[in-house]
Amino acid sequence: GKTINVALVGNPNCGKTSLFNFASGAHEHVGNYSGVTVDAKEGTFQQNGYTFRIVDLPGTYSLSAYTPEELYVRSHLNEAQPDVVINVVDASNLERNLYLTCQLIDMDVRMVIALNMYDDLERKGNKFDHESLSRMIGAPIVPTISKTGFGIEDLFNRVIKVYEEEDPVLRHIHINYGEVLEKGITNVRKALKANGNVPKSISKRYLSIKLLEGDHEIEAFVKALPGSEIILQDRDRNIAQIENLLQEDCETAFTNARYGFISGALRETFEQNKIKEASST
Ligand code: GDP
Ligand code: MG
Ligand code: K
Repeated sequence: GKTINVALVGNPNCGKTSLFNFASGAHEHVGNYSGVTVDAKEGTFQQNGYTFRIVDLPGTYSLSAYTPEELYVRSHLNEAQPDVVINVVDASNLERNLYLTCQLIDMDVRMVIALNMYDDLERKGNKFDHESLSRMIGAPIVPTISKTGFGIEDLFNRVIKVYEEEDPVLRHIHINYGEVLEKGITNVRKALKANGNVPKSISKRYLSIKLLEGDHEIEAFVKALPGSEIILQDRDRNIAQIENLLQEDCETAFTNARYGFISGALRETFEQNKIKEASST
């Protein structure tokens, strides 16, 4: 059978390790391997004739290059290039958890979202049209309860579908950052394309976004390419233009646009049970 490499990515405490233990715990070996500053666990198991090799990555709120965990997760995604990412999302804290989802969309990874802590959502009586959100972001969303194992078999069946590119909701999308930022992205992307030295495996849109956000690691990567001066000059010019037009810091503009996308999407799909919330406090 085929082996599918899967990485678990999500905020701290969203239930990644519980999911990992439930999936891999029943079978075979679990090995620890250490990075310089953080640990990740790897395990394997079988389902429907497929072998899954899963890595439980450290929890992160973002994929900027600010913490060792963020850098570790990012370099794992870029270097190990898992076949499918399972983005574990805490259903009781969608707004914050979906920020990371937006950044995974920027990276253009193939993913399935585990809508974990689903028991919490149901207990609170909140209504969430996750299928509708799933269509918006072009990735399957599967309700799970990591603690009990509910939904985990379905989750890995969707991983198979995504891996085989047979999943009906699977679609390449990108976050629309609005006219001003999109213009900047397009300009930097053109400069990257004209340079000709950017590896094909890396999304130029992703690099453009990260360059505009002032990401030091991505900047160092681009700097190492022959003829990169023109790209970086172009980037600087575009940042100045964006900051002049929006009257805010360029990195902040991207952050705000992501939260804007999330709140728009949740406005259409999520309804909080106000009665229950009020009576339980
Ligand atoms: P990680 O930091 O993402 O690895 O999260 P953990 O797997 O360590 O889980 C954090 C806490 O949430 C633990 O106390 C788990 O027992 C609990 N937990 C995990 N999944 C669920 C779930 O689906 N529902 C509920 N109610 N609790 C969960
Ligand atoms: Mg953990
Ligand atoms: K996609």
